[in-house]
Amino acid sequence: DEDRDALYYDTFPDDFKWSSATSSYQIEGAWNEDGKGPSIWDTFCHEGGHVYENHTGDVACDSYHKYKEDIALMANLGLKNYRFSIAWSRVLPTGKIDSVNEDGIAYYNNVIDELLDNGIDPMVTLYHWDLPQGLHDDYGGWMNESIINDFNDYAKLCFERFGDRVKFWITFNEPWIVALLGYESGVFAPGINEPGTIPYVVGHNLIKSHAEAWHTYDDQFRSVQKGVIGITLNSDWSEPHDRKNYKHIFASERAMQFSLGWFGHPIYKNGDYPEIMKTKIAEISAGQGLPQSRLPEFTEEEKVFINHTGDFFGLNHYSTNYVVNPTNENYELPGYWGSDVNVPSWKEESWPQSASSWLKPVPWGIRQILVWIHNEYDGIDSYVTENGVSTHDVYDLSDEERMKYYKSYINEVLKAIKLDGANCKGYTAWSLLDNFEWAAGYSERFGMHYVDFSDDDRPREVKDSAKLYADIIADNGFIEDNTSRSLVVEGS
Ligand code: PNW
Repeated sequence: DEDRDALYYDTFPDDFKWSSATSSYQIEGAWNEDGKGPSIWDTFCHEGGHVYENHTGDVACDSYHKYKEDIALMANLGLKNYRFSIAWSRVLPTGKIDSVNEDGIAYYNNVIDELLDNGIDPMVTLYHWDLPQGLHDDYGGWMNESIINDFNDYAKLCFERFGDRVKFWITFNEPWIVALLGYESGVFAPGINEPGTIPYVVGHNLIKSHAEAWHTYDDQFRSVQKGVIGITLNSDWSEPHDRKNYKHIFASERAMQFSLGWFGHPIYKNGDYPEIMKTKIAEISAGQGLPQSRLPEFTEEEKVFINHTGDFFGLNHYSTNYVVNPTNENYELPGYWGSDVNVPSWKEESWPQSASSWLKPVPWGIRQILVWIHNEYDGIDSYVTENGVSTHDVYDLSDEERMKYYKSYINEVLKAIKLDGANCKGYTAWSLLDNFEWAAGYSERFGMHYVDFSDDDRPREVKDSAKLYADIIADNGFIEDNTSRSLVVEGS
């Protein structure tokens, strides 16, 4: 649809937060240096057989040693913010509060101070998937509710040590991925393949851990430190294949509630799971001959405790699917994907393909999902905490696909704000650097800077997409007569 895709010229609100993101395991390396304990991703990679060509994050981008260089790249982009994560087992090697590693604390203090010296405000994620191995070994990590207390101790330590300078906290990155890829399909660490109940138990413990940490901040730190704390959820947009068919609208709503709603509904809406998840999983569980629903329940007290424990909504978004209604429920394979979501979905052949199988650019989808969040969660402040695209593992600094992706997606964010009234307050490009792309190892590159992983020194080089992003930031949006600069991308 040509009209829908037309570039819209306007600028973002003055205080719009331009950011870029990375995560600890994907960039730091130094996996066992200066007292760091092992995480489930160290174990998963070292075990072999899980990651493309058995790549590991042992060295990754070596940002543990090269953070000053990275921050210089950010300054060149004109970033106002930088989103990174803390490796729990670098500050608490066993995961437990009695194991504080001062060298690990010093590393993050250095990063934070260097950022502030460059006029860049940190956005800190407490958990981006690298659980201390000790907690998995002791009691099964996220599968056990003992984790709630340990996560709260860790969060409190971070507020105490870093909260004088960090004013933007994200408890979890993508609990949906943690629960499903870690515990249902097992393609991510800890590699558990138990569809049915366990992923929902993991989700339950993630939500309770989030709420506990939010209350700790709210009760003990907010009045002095004056920051905000929320969570980052991920989802594709589910577009009804035919918007005039009410069944397709239901299908879209079911898909959105099973993805964003699973975590968003308890935290931002009413303390409990979406009705559609509760009724469908109960009905399907009964059909599977189970005595009770595979989805756990919150007590009334827990619902009150969880409700409204997010100061903002963090969104990671990459792609879109068309959806239609299911013809009937399916009881064959108990599990989120096996039986519960049950919304047929696909990506169009004609949409371009990135280097990641699951990622096809559909720029108008980000506008739809931002509006959905705005309407569903009562106009809450939202931040795009990740958005970006992968290219193949080739040396290429003129990354036109990525330029096109950023330009068109950022323009759709602008439309969501200016034309639809969505309260979106910031945009974060994934990623600052090419890095360790989880099970895909180094075979997929998401960076605005090229990293040579075959060189011990891990040299960085600027790609054209970085120049484009710097221009958009400098203009605070899209200015019509800037025709001579990188904003002009062929064919967009
Ligand atoms: C996010 N999927 O993960 C993560 O937050 C980043 O660490 C990661 O590098 C980035 O997106 C790119 O993959 C996802 O399969 C991983 O749909 C997989 C999916 C989505 C997001």
